[in-house]
Order: sequence, then C-alpha cells, then structure tokens
Amino acid sequence: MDATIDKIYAEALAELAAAPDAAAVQDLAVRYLGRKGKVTGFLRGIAQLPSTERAQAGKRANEIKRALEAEVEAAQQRLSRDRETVAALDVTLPGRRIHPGVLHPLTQVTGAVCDIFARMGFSVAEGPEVETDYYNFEALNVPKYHPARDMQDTFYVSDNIVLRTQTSPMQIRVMEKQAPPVAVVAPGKVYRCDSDLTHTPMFHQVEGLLVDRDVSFADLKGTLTAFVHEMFDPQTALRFRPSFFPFTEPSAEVDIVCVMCRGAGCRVCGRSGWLEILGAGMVHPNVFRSVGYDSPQVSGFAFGMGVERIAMLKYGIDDIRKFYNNDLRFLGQF
Ligand code: 2NL
Repeated sequence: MDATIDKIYAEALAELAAAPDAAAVQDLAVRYLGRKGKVTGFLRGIAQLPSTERAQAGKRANEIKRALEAEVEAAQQRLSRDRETVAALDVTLPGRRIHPGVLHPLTQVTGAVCDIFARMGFSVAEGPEVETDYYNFEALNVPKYHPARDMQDTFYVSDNIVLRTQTSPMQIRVMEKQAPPVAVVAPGKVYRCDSDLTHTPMFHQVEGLLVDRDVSFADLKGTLTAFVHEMFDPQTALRFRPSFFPFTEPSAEVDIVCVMCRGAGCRVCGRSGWLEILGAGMVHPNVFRSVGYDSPQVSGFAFGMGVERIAMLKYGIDDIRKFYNNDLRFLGQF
C-alpha cells in the first residue's frame, strides 16, 4: 500500500518539475491535493485497509501530503518571482550609451609638451596665476616704461598685483630656491588684455629654462629642434630669426615650415611658407642678477610657447574660440 502513495508522490514531483507556469502548478495541486485529488483519494481509502496496515499507511500518506503541499507552494513562489523579473528586464531595449570622458585638447597638448621636455631631463613647476609686479616684470628685466606693463596689455588686480602675463614668474621662484644646474618647464594659464580671432584674454603657455655652466645658443637650438621633431613630424624644418625680449639676449623667434602647405605658401602661413611657434633666447644677465646667480659663471637659455597656437597647428584648427565653446562634438575628436 505504501508503494502506491510513494508512486503518486514521485509522479507529482515529476509533473511539478515540468510545470511551465503558475497555472500548470495550480492545476497539478487540484489533481493531487484537491477534494477529488489522488493524494486525498488515497487518504480516504485508508479506512478500508486492514487495521494492521492503517496506522503505517496513514502516517506515510500525511507526510507525503505535507511534503507535496510545501513543494507546490515553493514552485508557485518561484514562478511568480520569475514573472516579476521578466517584467522589470526588457531585454529588447537598446543599451544605454556610455560616454567616456577625454582630456581637453589643451590639457593633452600641455601634457605632451611637458612630457617631451621631461624626457630630456626637465622637471615641471606650477605656481600662482596672481603675481606681484616684481615676479612678473621687475625680476625679468621688464622696465617700468615697457608697453607690456601698460594697463592696455596687463590685467591689474591692484597697483602691485597682476594676473601673470607669462609663466616665467614660476621660473624666477625656482631659481630663487635652487642653485644651478636648473632645468624646468612651467605650464599654465596666463592673462593678457587682448581678444580677437587669434587671441583670448586667458590662454595657456609652457615656458622652459635651463641654467648651467657653459650653456650656449647651440644647446638652445638643439633642444628646441628635438622638441619640434617630437611634437610635429621628425622631418619638420625650423629656422631661428633674430628678435627681442627684455629677459633674453640674444633673442630669437622660432618658425617651422608651414604644416598646411609644406613651405609653398598658403593662407595659413600668409604665403611665407613659415609659421612662428615660439620665442626664445639666452637668459639676460639682469635676470640672473635678480635671483643672485653668478652671471658670467653660469649661463642659460629660456623659451616660451603658446599652447593654443601649438594645438591649432598640430590639429589644423582655424579658430582659437573653438577651445572655449565647450562643444562636445569638437572636444570629442581629440
Ligand atoms: C613668447 C616668448 C619667451 C622666455 C619666454 C624667460 C624666462 C626666464 C628668463 C628668461 Cl625666467 N626668459 N622666458 C624667454 C624668451 C621668450 O616667451 O613668445 N612666449 C609666448
């Protein structure tokens, strides 16, 4: 007799495992545990059994009834949970696009310039954008009457305080703290009262300074040639033109062959075939005097370049304002 109830139980479990949905489980519960169900029928039949078998069969049948009820309950819960999950997860929806950020092109170019000089042994120094008249002009041999000091060209915070017009003040600070040899680049924001197609009141600069015994103009030429060949094409031709800065003597401006026309002459280079990319020279003895360096004993070169200009030439960008519009279609290209 026990064999029969165990068979019913095995049959019910097999059907339960195969039940595709909650309705099938409900149907199964009725057929086995309902008033006319197989398990209920078996329990009723126990009364007809010989009295010796009754207790044993009743005990077993009740165990199985409770076990099957628990299995049915568990199956119903599992199926209703699955249904909720399906409702919450629509696998046909398109995925959400992830927009990984990129560094601003000017940040990238500033980093690339500093990296090239770092590989040549320069360290990197950053400092304040608000400076005293002394660090921005006086220590750099910029005389009182020089046009760069004019209100038209410089943002004055007060009589003595300016927004730095170049990052050289940082290099003055380095020389004040450190005895030669010195090899440093100073990247950062600078400010000039100027605004048109190629000028913005705030722009970015990288300046460089190298001081040691016996530093010559040839060292300057070699260092800047290596820089240009790393930053642009290794074949890029460059030339040094005589120029003037109060803080260097002699001074030069450096041109590279036009990246657009390769020297033939075009709109970008004003038909000259050359593009100016930086200014440089041998550090003026008066600058060394300001920081207490022994001028004939040490010599050095310095240079300064506009990051916007380098980036415009490198990427062929025609309008400086594109760097500041924050148009992601532009910024996302770098
Ligand atoms: C330019 C030219 C230049 C320097 C910057 C410098 C710094 C020290 C001493 C001497 Cl501490 N010179 N800097 C020298 C020559 C040119 O910048 O056209 N910048 C955009």
